[in-house]
Amino acid sequence: MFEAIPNNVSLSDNPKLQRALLKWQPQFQDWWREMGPEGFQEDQIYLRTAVSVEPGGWANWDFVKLPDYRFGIFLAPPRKQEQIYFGDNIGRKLWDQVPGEFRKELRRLIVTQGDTEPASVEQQRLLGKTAPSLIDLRNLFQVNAEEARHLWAMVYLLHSHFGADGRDEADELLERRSGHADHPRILEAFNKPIRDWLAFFCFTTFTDRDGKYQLASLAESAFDPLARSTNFMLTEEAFHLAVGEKGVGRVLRRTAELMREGVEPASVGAIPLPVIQKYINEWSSASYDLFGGEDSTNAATFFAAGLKGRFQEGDERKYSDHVALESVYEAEVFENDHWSKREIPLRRAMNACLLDTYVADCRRVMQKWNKILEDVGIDERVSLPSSRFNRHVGIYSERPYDMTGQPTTPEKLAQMVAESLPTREDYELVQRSMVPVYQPGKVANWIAPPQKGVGGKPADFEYVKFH
Ligand code: BYC
Repeated sequence: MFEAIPNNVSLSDNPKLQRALLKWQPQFQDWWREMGPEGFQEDQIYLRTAVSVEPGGWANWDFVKLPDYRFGIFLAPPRKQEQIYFGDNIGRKLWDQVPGEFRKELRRLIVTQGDTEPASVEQQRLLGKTAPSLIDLRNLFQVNAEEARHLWAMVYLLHSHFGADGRDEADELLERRSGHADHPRILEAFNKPIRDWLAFFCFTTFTDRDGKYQLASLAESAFDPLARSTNFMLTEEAFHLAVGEKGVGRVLRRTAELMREGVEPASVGAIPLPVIQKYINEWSSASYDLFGGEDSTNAATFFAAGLKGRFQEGDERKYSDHVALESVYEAEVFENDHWSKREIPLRRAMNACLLDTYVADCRRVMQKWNKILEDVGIDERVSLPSSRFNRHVGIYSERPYDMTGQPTTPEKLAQMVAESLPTREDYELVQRSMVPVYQPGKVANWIAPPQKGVGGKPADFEYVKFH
């Protein structure tokens, strides 16, 4: 069996770990069959599979059936640093093993990260039935298979470093279910339904992007196996973000082209621009909460211990102070009828720092999307809601803020939420556009064709061979 799992963690030399994984594997296979992509189990999909960590040669591209996908376990090559480079333990050797005093925190971080991976697969499991093209269908399955591999990456850490309770946690990762009333996934955005492909593209733009920043901060960890696992996961994650960004871009292009021709998009089964904006509002604001509170003692503990760094903490050009005990983060909050600057000790503000980096990245994406609208020749633009809008976690959940980040009343916020997030009618309208298109090179009417193919193949390649 272990020859069948591509890995660079010497699995075959570790009988104890083998036994643990052997016990877990059938449960995983059951889960992948039941909660992974529905249908398409007998079809041949042109997929990328991670087979090593060599830059340039890490992935193998071939036709594979979903049940036969090979979920490998890989650690990225060692970092250039051999010592911890932030927090209270600067200068000590990076940890190969879990230090007893941080065991609970590390397990919690790994479990939370691991929980999102199967959750996203569950959220997306029905989308294959309405794929707008073959290339989109294979992209969906690529994302699903790689998120499932990321579950393996976290389960490997739980099994190899956390003993019996790690094994229990690994089991529970397969027991919770996205959106389940009694056993939901841990973080809220992973319990929201992804009803259609516009939601999928927004999710991969905004929620996978949270994944990128969380993984990047764990890739700085003093616990070296976690850092190296997440570092390699980022290699795959880049493609998922591109699927989202390009996907929404293609929807915007199609809608804008129709608007330029004076055609009402909904009249030909395409998606009106205001509805696209509402989806952007929904998934960006849901993803802001994933960063946790702006003022967080957990975040301070994670940073102090060296468990979780800032984005690119190890880059000397980015940060001169890796202790972060002297500085404060100033958050603008509206309280007692006026704006004031709340000073948060920097360590406690690490979630806010990561969210700021994320928001800047989302703004860059918006500029690219607006360039598409500009190039097509329409005047309308899409925008990113303020990271204070519609928050349920953190200092901006203490009182209502509107889409632009200005204070508002609970009544006005409720009205704005009703107007700026998709309604049932909006979901139904988008649902009506979701007709499957499975002929090579053809795309559904609500989305522009992709500009190029993937995996070295042209856009009209037969990416899925139906049985
Ligand atoms: N929902 O101190 P606080 C991805 C809890 S996505 C529910 O403010 P903290 C992917 C929190 O647990 C990336 N609960 O925040 C994307 C805490 O509970 P306790 C996933 C929440 O702890 C797409 C309390 O509230 N990875 O990879 O500093 C497809 C106070 O929390 C939420 C990670 O998240 C929430 N939104 O930060 C596939 C990295 N926010 O302790 C995959 C690992 C907070 O009072 N996780 N809470 O019981 C973490 O680093 C941190 O747990 C969080 C929260 C950033 C999530």
